[in-house]
Amino acid sequence: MPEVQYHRDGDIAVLTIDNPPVNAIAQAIRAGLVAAIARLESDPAARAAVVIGAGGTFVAGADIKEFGKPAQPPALPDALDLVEAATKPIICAIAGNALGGGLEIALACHWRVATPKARLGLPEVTLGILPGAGGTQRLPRLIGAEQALEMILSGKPISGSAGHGLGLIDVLAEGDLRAAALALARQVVAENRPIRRSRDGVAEADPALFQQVLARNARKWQGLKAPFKIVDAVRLATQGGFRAGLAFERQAFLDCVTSPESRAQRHIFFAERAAQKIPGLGDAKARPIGRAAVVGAGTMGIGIAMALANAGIPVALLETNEDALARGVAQMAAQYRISVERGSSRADQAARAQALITPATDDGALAAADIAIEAVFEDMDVKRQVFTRLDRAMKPGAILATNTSTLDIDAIAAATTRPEAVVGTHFFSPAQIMRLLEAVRGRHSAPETIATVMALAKTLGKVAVLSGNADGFIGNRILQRYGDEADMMLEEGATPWQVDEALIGFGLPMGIFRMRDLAGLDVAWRIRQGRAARGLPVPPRQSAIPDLLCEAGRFGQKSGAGFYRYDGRNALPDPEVVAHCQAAAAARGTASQVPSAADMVDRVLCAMVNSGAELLAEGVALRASDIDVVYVYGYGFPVYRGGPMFWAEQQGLSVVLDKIRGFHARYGAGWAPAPLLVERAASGRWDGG
Ligand code: HSC
Ligand code: NAD
Repeated sequence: MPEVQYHRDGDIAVLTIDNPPVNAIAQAIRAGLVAAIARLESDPAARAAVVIGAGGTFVAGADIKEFGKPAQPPALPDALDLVEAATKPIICAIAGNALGGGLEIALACHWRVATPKARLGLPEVTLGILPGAGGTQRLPRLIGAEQALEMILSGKPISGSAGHGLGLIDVLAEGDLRAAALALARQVVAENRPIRRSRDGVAEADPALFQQVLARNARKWQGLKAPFKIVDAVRLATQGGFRAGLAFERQAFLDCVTSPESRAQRHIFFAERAAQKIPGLGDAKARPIGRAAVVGAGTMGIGIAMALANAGIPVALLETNEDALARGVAQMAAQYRISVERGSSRADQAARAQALITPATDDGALAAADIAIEAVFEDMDVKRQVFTRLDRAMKPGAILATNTSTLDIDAIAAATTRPEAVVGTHFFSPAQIMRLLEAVRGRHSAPETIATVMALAKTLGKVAVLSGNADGFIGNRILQRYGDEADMMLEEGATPWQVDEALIGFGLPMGIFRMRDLAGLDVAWRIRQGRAARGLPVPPRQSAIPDLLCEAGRFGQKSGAGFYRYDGRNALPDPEVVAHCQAAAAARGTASQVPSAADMVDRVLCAMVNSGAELLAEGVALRASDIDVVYVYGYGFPVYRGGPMFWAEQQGLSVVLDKIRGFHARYGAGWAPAPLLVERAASGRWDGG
C-alpha cells in the first residue's frame, strides 16, 4: 500500500514516500503528503521536516497509469502549494531519481540536498505533456529561464552535482543522505533562517530567448504540442505572476494529457517496458558482460564497438588483416571526433571510450570476452566460418551473437558446438546512436542467452525487442512490404519525391525513398538476387524499379544517384528515375493513376499493419506493442503516433480492415487481409481484450 510515513528524529519530522518500485505519486501518496504537512504543522515537537524516498530513490514522478482516468483528488499542484506554504522549514533529500512530479516536490520544498549521482529531471515532454505541478514556474525562478527551458524541453535528467552547480541543489551529500538532510534541517532551525520559497524567486531571461528556441526547433517539433506549451509557460514565469503561471501550466497540462499525441507517447513508454518481459525465460539470469569482442570493423562493427565502449565495456575489435583494421580504426576515430565536434559527447568521455577499444587481428583477443558480436559481410559461408572460429576461441559460457540482417540464425548456430549460446543482435545504423536492438531468438538460444542480450541492451542505453528467427525479423520484414507498395506507386506515375513528401507530412523524419538511398540500394538488390538464385518466388507487389536503378549503377547516395540524384548530401529530383519507373510500368502493364497524398499514406500504413498482423500470428513478434517499439526506435515512426499497430487501433481495426479489403479488391494479390486482423477487427484490439 503506497504511503507517506511520518516519523520523528528528535525535533525533525521525517516524511518517507514509499511506493515501490519507483515511488510514483499515486493518489495515496498525494493524500499522504497533505496529511503529513498538516501533522507537521500541528506537531509541537517538530521544528522542521525532511522529505525522503524509501528504497534508496526519491520519486519517479506522477503515476502515469492514472493519466487519462478521472481525477482523484488531491491534485499534486494543490498538495505542493501546501508543502511550499508550510510554516516550518522543509528539506528535500534526494538519492536516485527525482523525475517529473518527483522533482516538482523537491522544488516546492524549501531546501534541497542530493547525492552527487542523483538524477534530477523533468521528462514530461517525452510523454507528450509538460510538468503540471509547478515545474515550469518554480524551476525558472530557481535556475533561470534558459537552463530551465533546456531541462524541460530536452527531458534529460542532470546529476545532483550538476544541479548543485546550477543552484538547484543547496547541499551535496557525499556520505549518508538522510544524515546530511537532518544536519541541514537542524542548522536551518538553529540559525533561525527565513524560509525560502521557490515561488518568490525571479526568473531571469533574455526576452529574445523564446523566439530563438522556437525558431531553432520548428522542424523537430512538427506534430508535437507539449514543447510549444512549455515555451509559453516558461515565458510566463519570466513575466511575474506566479499564480497566473500556475493556472496556465495546469490548463496546458490538461490539454496535453488528453491529446492523442500524449496517449501515443504513453503507449510507447509502457510498450518499451512490456517488450522486456519475455515469457518462457523462467528464472534465467543475465550473465555479467565484463568484456566484449566485435568481429568486423566495417560500418556496423565500428558502431557496435563504440556503443559497447561508450557504456564502459572493454572491446576487442577484430579484422581479417592489418589494413582493414587500420581503416576501421581511422573511421572510428573520425566518428568520435564528429561526436565531440557536434557536442554529443565530451572530449574526455570520447577519449576514455576510445581507449577501451583494442584493435586485433588475432583470435587470441577473443579468449577473455564474455560476448562476441559478429558484424562481417552478409554472407552465410563467411558467417559460418567466423562462428566456427568463435566457437573454438571463446571461453565456455560466452555468448556468440550475430548482427546479420537477413540470414538464418539457426544455420549460423549450426556451425558451432554450442547453438544454445548463439543469438541475433540486430543493431541499426549508426549503431552507437540508434536506440533499437532486435534480439533474435534462434531455435536453440538458451533463456540465459536471451536474458543476457536483453540486459546488455539496457546497459548500452538501448531498447531491445525480441524477434523470432524469420526472414527480415520484425523491422525489415515490414519495411520490405511497404517498400514494395511504395514502388508500385511509382509505377502508377507518382514520383519518389511526391511519396516521400506525403510520408513526411504524416510525421516520418524522412521518406522511404530517401531512406533507402541512404542505406544503399545494392544491399537489397543482392538479397533479391540471392532469393532468385534459390528459386524463391517474387512477392506479388514487387516492382522491377529498384533492379533497374541498380543495373544503371544507381546505388543510392553513396554512388551519387538512386531514387534521387545527389549533390553532396542534397537529394534532387531526377527525370531519369521517372524514365525507369515508366519502363517498369510498361513492362508490367501498370495503369497510370497517380495516387493522392492521403492514399499514399494509407497504403503505406495499411501495408505495415497487415504485415505486422502476419508477424504476430506467426509468433515472430510477441505482441503488437513490440512492433510499435521497433518502428519508433528503429525506423523513425513518429512517437506521437505511437507506432503502426497503435495507429491502427486508434483508427479502428475494422476501419483499417475495410481499407485493406478495398486495396485487395483494387490491386489483388499481396493485399489479402491478414487473418489475425480479420479476427481482431471486431474487438478493435490486438490483444483481443
Ligand atoms: C509527471 O510526473 C507529471 C508531473 O508533472 C505531475 C503532473 C500533475 C498534474 C496534475 C494536473 C491537475 N508511473 O523503467 P523501469 C513503472 S509525468 C507509473 O523498468 P528502471 C514501470 O512501468 C512522469 N509507473 O525501471 C515499471 O513497471 P513494470 C514523469 C511507473 O529502473 C516499473 O515502474 N516521470 C512510473 O529501468 C519499473 O520501471 C517519468 O517520465 C511512473 N511515473 O527505470 C519517469 N515510472 O515493472 C518515468 C516507472 O510493471 N520512469 N514506472 O513494467 C522512468 O524513467 C524509469 O522508470 C526510471 C526507473 C528511470 C524511474
Ligand atoms: P561492411 O562491409 O561495412 O563491414 C564488414 C567488415 O567485416 C569489413 O570491414 C570486412 O573486412 C570485415 N570482415 C569480413 N570477413 C571477416 C572475418 N572473417 N573476420 C573479421 N572481419 C571480417 O558491412 P556492414 O554494413 O558493417 O554489415 C555488417 C553486418 O551487419 C552484415 O551482416 C549486415 O547485414 C549487418 N547489418 C548492416 C546494417 C547496415 O545498415 N549497414 C544494419 C544492420 C545490420
